[in-house]
Amino acid sequence: MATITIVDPVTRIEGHMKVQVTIDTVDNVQQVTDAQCSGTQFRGFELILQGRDPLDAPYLTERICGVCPVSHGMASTKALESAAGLTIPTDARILRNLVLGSNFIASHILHFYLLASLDYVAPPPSAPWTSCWNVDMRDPTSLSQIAVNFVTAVTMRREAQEMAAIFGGRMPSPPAFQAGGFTTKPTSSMISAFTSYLNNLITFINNNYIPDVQLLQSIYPDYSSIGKGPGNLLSYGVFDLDDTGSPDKLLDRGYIFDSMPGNVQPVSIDNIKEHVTYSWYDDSTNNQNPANGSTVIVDPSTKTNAYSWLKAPRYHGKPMECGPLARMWINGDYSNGISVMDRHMARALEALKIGNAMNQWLGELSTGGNVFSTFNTPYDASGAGLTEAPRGALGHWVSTTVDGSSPVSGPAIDNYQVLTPTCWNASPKDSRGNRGPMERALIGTAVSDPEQPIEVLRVIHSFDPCLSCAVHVMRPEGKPVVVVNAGVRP
Ligand code: NFE
Repeated sequence: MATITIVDPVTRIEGHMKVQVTIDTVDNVQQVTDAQCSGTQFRGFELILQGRDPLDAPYLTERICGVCPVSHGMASTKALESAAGLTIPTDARILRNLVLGSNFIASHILHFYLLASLDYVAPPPSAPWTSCWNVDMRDPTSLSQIAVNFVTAVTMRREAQEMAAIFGGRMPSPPAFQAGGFTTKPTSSMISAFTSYLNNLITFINNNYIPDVQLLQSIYPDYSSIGKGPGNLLSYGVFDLDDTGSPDKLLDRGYIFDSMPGNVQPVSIDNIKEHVTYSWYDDSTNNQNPANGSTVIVDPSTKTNAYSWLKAPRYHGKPMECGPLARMWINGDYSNGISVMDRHMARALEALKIGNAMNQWLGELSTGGNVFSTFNTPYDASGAGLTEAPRGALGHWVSTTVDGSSPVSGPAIDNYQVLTPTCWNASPKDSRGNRGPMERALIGTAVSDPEQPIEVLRVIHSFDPCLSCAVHVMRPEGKPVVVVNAGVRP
């Protein structure tokens, strides 16, 4: 007899996500045999942006999410600059990298301690930690070090955000990202304050974050072979290292099929197609490349086979995992494996790599240099802004109007599409019926107790999903549901 368990919403992620797993006994092991990941809210920023001044796009899209607004500012300005054929001054590139790097460090620390560690470390038996599931929590004495560092991590995460705000203007939604460059000119006192924050954070990553992940890995070694997923990895690359049209990057662009380290292939964005067979979008929009994409929603009650507001992006028709593990594999920095623990380890090591690179970039920054190139919004132009957010590959696609007939004086946004990392990772099935990466990672996961499926949450949390980025706007009549056992199927 198979049990269907629904967790809705999945907590300790950003935004709202529902997971439905079928749990059955196969070869004497009770395990997940089917999985559906659902984004339960509609985002709609693509529709909000139509007809607006393109220069508004970075400011509006930074509001897609408070956790990764810098990445949206980066993707949006890059999309506009690619439409205009513009490159930005060196200091603007470095300042953008420094603010984005700060956001990566803040996000990675936030994820490990506040969102993931409580799956493994038993909390104190008092409010607000009680009541909690009575599940497999190992070696509380050794792991108490993570609980102690949890408190410091809250401060470290805040300080990383304060560091971003030095050049970015504020966090979240830093206003300094503008098409054409950056609005802040650094002073020596800003550089010195930034350096001081950064050195503290690098010390925390070296002395606490990385050792804590290693400790977790040693106490939960089975999670180094749980939650693999499709084994296909994608990175658009991030942190431009020069000012050419095709810059070198700290973390390279590329993709890998079938877990083949060393076999990194170049990315052609024409090979990205978004499927909507199992999503609440009109079937006429199936299989579109985001450059020509559209956002045509349907009433969920009229498309009963669909189960998500996320589309299902595929590369060459395949589901792709993105995020720190994908970036570190593609860059040749990590190839230990693809699993729950490998995602945590790659994330921590990436935080250190980025922090060290930021120290070097601070030394390359001049005070009083040029940070802006004049940006003239082009008519009838299109562009793509590809970057990486902490959770993985992020792309914005923009096209502008042909003439000035729109209410905006000058070119307006004709079409805008956003494809977020969580849309790649938490996507539903595609038109061939192939599951998305998180769904694939869940299949075969052994579950001790279908009513307290901690193993399922550990797999999901390892991807660090953010459904706020992927979708927004909830139906007012929607009912909040906590954790239910959805019954027994014969
Ligand atoms: Ni809301 Fe985001 C990141 C983006 S995830 S956090 O990282 O883009 O889809």
